[in-house]
Amino acid sequence: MLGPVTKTQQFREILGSDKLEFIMEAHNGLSARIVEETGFKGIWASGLSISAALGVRDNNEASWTQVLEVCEFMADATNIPILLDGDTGYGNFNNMRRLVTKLEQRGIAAVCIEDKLFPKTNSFINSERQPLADMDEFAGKIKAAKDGQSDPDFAVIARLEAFIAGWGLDEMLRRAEAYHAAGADGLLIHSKKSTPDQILAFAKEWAGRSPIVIVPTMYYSTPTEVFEQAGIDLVIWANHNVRSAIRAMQDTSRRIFEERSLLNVEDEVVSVKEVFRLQDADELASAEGRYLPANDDSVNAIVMAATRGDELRELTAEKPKTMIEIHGRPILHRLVEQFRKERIRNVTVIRGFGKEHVQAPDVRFVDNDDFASTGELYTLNAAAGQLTGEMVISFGDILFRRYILSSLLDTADDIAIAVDATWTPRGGDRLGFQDLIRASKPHSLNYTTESVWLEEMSPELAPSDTSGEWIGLMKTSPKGSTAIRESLTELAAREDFRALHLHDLFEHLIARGERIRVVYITGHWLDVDNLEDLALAQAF
Ligand code: SPV
Ligand code: MG
Repeated sequence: MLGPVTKTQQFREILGSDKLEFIMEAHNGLSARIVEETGFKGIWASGLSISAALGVRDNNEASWTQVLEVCEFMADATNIPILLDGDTGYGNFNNMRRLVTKLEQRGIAAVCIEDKLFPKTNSFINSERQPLADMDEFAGKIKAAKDGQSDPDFAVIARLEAFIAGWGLDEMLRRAEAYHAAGADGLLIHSKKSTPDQILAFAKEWAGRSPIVIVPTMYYSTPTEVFEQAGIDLVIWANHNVRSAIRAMQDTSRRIFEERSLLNVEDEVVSVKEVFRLQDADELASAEGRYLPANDDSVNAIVMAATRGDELRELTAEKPKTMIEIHGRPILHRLVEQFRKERIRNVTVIRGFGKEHVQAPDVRFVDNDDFASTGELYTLNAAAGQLTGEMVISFGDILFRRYILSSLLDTADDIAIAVDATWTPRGGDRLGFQDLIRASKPHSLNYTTESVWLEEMSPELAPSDTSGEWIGLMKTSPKGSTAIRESLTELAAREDFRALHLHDLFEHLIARGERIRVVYITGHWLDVDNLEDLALAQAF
């Protein structure tokens, strides 16, 4: 059977579930998204937290349309239902039904209103002096809300404040009866006591006649099993995100103020990248790749994916290693996706072995059908026609962290290559597959603005001469692309061209006087040459 689809249906399911359910406070789009990805099935849009986050009091100082705006951001940011703390409904029955209409339009699943007077005060401030709403007037407000909703699944929760205002169980039950009869879909029973006895007494008398919702802010030490045994339906953890945010912001602000530096705070706060993730920045980057026209200043990419990857044995019996799946997605798809995030639009993939198995969305293919008897330069030359403008050239079997590509693209040099300074020699006959480099300066942890240049690239460099290993990723400016095209043309005239590798191209470029910038990295990449690499890639 299909699960609930609309948010209102999802909220109904929470309310009607036969086990105790929980929803968590949020006060803006960001906190709402965090609540959802934590695993909660629903969100409490708390009046206290929203007003606190807006820097005002929980006394209807924020207007109802301002609250509505916040709710809209929360609903847009999430796929789970939101129960709005609608205070008193911001006026009489007429304001209430208009509120319901507006909430439905903004994708809010339910509203809770309390039987106090507008403008309200938070239940935990001088509560005994707070007047209650007239019971019949409040019942009329509930009825107006129910009559006003257009989605039959929209829920209205009636919140009873009689315990808070110092009344007893009898008054609570009298009101509960009236609100239930008026059509309330559930009752929020509020208590400011540090023990749950008022709630438990009410639940016992009410005996499951309609769902009971509670907010255990003050009786927080009560074991959750007690609520379960009492037949409570829904617990609202009402304000703990805003309270934890306040503590974190106070600590961070104080520390930066006192230390006049970010150094010690950096590891205590989430990365900027985590902020981008919560904002779903990647989705925009890939949408830009799909929808923005490719213009002349966009970056092109060539992926060299002609080889089989013999050492991967039966895994590459038919398809080449670029199509090997890492966590369900081929390496090539991961590469293309990383390119898109850097606004690289035109991607050319050079196929060879198993070319009919090489697929990726929105890329152009060129082929080296002589892949079995030719080397890397011959493969690259197959895409010579695409070697123009600003370019990224990549092996088809590498995985790397995003910053590596973006730091290459950030260089202003005509040719730049990513070099791993933490290279280790590969044993035995696999040594020949490493593009080792000697640079003008070894990698240093000390900050320097001095550029490092490539002096030599060869699989045969002695370890004492080696500054690192080229990872198979480079970028070129339009001028650098032209230099590579010209080098390729010159090299293609050589008799041994079919056997040449990329290090021969670099040698040729250096001999022509091109300067090749080395961008050092320390790990955070791998190539998938054999089964051992594949195991590492799965953990990457
Ligand atoms: C809120 O979260 O704004 C509430 C619950 O209304 S309480 O603050 O506990 O009254
Ligand atoms: Mg409130």
